[in-house]
Amino acid sequence: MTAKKISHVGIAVPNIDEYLSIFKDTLGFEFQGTEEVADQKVKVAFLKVGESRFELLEPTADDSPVKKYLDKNDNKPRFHHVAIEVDDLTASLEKAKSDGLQLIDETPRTGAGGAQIAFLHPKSTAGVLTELCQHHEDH
Ligand code: CMX
Repeated sequence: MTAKKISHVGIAVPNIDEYLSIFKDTLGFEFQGTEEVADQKVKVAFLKVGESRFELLEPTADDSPVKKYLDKNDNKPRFHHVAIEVDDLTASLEKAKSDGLQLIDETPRTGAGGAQIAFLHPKSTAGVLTELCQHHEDH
């Protein structure tokens, strides 16, 4: 597996509008807009910082994984996941599996921004929910 960079850090928030200004106006991240990812039942705000991004994740349904995560913490915002850009997602998943890691997604699926993504279970990655992702070359 070749890990190229930290693609983004995901922060679970009950409401994007309430937390956007901290990152955009105070910390000076570049706000790149929002997108609803129906498959994941989240609305995502993209905030660029250097080569990486923060993503604020707001649940859009009661059965969203992000809603469950927030509910377990009294609906308070907190770190949710880290995403690592890899050069070959399918090969990376095979490597993770053969090394004994627990995959949440056995095969890549489409995530925010049209990237191919797959999650590894936090129980096998030191308690950190980890996303592997592969963007198009021009992203
Ligand atoms: N980070 C670290 N640990 C987490 C976690 C997270 N984000 N979410 C859950 N866990 C832990 C829980 O604390 C719990 O640990 P204990 O057993 O020690 O208490 C364990 O994982 C099971 O948690 P759960 O609340 O019972 O939740 P589920 O097993 O139903 O689901 C998970 C957990 C990670 C499998 C699920 O959230 C998932 O599939 N996540 C990947 C998809 C996702 O998060 N999508 C939203 C973002 C999409 C995007 O960025 O585009």
